[in-house]
Amino acid sequence: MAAKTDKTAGIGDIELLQAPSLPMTADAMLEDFTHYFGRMLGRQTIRTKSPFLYQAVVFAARDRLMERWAKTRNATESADRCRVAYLSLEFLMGRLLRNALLNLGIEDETSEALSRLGLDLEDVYEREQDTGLGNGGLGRLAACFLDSCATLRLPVIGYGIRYHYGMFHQRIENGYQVEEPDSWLREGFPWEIERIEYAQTVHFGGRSTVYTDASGKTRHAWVDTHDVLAIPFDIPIPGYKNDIVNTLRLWSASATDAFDLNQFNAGSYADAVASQNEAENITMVLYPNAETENGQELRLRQQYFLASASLQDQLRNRFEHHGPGFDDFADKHCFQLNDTHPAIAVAELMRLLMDEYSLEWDQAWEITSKSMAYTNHTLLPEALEMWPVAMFRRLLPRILDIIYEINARFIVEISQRWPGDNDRIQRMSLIMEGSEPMIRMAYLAIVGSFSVNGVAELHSKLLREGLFRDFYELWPEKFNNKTNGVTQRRWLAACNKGLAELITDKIGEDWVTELTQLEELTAYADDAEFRKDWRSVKLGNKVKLARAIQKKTGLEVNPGSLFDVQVKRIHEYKRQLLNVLHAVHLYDRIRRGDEVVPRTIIIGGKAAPGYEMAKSVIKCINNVARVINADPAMDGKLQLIFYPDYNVSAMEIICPAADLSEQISTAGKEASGTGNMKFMMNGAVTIGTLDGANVEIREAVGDENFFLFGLNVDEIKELRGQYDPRAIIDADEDFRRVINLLESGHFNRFESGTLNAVIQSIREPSDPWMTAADFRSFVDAQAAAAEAYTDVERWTRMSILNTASSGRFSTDRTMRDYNDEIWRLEPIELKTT
Ligand code: 26Q
Repeated sequence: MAAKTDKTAGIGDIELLQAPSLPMTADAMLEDFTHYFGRMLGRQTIRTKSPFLYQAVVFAARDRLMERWAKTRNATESADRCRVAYLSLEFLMGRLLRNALLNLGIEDETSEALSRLGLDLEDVYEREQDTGLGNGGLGRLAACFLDSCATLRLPVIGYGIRYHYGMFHQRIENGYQVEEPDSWLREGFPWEIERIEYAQTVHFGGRSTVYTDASGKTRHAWVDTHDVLAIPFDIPIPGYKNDIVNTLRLWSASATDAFDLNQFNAGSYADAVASQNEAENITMVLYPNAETENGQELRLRQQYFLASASLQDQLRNRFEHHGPGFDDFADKHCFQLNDTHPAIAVAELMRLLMDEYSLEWDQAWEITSKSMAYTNHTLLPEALEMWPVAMFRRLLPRILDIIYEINARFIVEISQRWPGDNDRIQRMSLIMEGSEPMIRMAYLAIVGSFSVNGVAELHSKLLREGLFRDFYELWPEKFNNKTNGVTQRRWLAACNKGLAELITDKIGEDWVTELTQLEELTAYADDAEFRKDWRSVKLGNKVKLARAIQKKTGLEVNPGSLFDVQVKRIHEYKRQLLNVLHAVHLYDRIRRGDEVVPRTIIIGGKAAPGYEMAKSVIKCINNVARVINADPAMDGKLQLIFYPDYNVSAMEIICPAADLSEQISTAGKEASGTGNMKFMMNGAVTIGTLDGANVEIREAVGDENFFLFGLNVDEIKELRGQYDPRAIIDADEDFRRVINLLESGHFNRFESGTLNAVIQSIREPSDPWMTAADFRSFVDAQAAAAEAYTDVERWTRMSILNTASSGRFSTDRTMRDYNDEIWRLEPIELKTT
């Protein structure tokens, strides 16, 4: 092979790109598996439970990704085309093996290879730990985006943090949540490639100074800093059967060699090693707070660390391949900010362009504000990120200078548009004044971006009318909606093999990359044979979930009962409590001798460790469950299960088995939801409020196939101020009985007081979540759902129509929308030689 003369390539590239591809056969997989297991990992005896089996399979699969990865990298980095960096503090990837084999198209071959050794590929999958580098919706969305971008051949690189400890594991002890560290790297992580050659230096501390450069210009410098090394670890992201392999690049913090060299020299060796630790702390642990809870200094360090390392990496990459010059930088680079968590990138790009590359303010601002795009994921005002100015001054003095300057210029713009409107200036200022001045990160993100999007129609509308109203008035053209989705490769093809096969038998396999094809199932919704097959798949999935529940909780559940499921982070606005109220109501009815449709209520989710009320909700669920499950009168009629340690892998078993999907947040609080889409895709019917993407789900499936209840956003708004939960309870006998049971201590005998706070919150006129307001309509909608469930044919039809209408909730559609309206990327063209 001729060595490439391209200056970026060195003497020549190795043959990986030219050599014939590795065979994708069972024989070849078996050979490579044997090689890795025996020669590389040095193991001899095959034991079903061994982690080395899993590792050897990964290495064999990874070899096949590696050549495609190199080709994709070549095609994207050398092409003088626009690319996107998706900046996110979270990527909730889950397990990677099944998805990689599916996308490579070698699941059957691998399974065949292992079966020749008497091994079951399913057991090997089970050996993999979840990569849990995220809290919930926002992190999992980022992971689904990567899968869709690779499948659509879009040049998108994910940048995140390689936390040593991901999302904590949840154990339930006497009904209480106990957190345990997730040491996911302990047995090694065979997917990643450390790329020490691309390490970057990130500054902290020190001070900001002004000097005059050789040409007489005033310049700024950040000096006396404590530097930390950012080391990238790359994870391959294969597209679906298209030979594309994109990259997720995760940064790990490490002490620089020069880290506090002074201390070494001063002889305080131990102190120097200790400060080394301080550097490495930055990427030690994921903050487990979905929504709210702000202000930890280490979290700010994480944010800046990610932003700085990733931007430097993109600048490096650009200059290596395309030489110096910034004229077309904003045409060739887009940074999508996953919420405000990486929003500090706005100021950091300004700093790099001015202080490191000597650009003037105006040119740097032009580039920055044309390359940044911001996605908002929340409507809760208390969840908007703010950082104390004082903390910035200590940690990032030069960045604070720049934010002040951005703000000063922005305020000039406001006063030109609205002369004398000082209220507006105060409202919109990036700095919230007060005894402890704070930086409003969302405002920094909006000012510094050319695009601001919400994640569902309703959410985007509420952003324009509420939270960001002033900014919408100023820059209406920046605002847009991108309704979330989920990847059907993981959330249908991989996790629900039975349904996937049934669907493919009827309509072919194109839905795997074009989910709107599922519409063709509508034609079979009245086909008796098809319905029967549909039911039998669902029953099989329920049996499988029942086994998982038995394994995790020791409880036996009845797969013939209605599986009523709510799994998501525990938060007051998501109203797991409303679900509990309904469970208690059913319990009460059964005790009174009413006939009910047999039901298994399954609730799962983690509470932020510092969120006391959410933890009490978990305790409440578990206490109610204990009483219900122990009551012989409930036998075969009602069960309540708390599913412990809910995570991505759990959802892969849960969503195929659900009959009823609970999406019951207070209207106007859930930005979108994505679990709702996974359930719908797998044939669950939704019971839900008009919140987030539920609105669009209901539109797509039709209101006769959706159990709607509760107040809408306008009604909630109207009720505030005159909300009187006590009156609501008093006026409703069922509700009164439920509250009486709860308040009588029936569910906390010998634990007096433990449920007080939770129960009282329902009676509180200032209850922001207005749980009592929706009790009656929820109970009625639940009764309607139970009634529909007893009509087996009708229910099956609803189930089929839900799957059939789920086409637009694919992240393939979401990514096309981002690309058409924000990024404007050309698909990657692999060289065919
Ligand atoms: C805040 C401060 C300190 C540390 C961590 C955090 C933090 C971490 C995670 C704040 C928020 C999050 C995650 C938010 C989230 O997952 N939001 C969800 O995003 C989904 C994807 O758009 C939506 O579907 C959900 O509606 C939204 O709640």
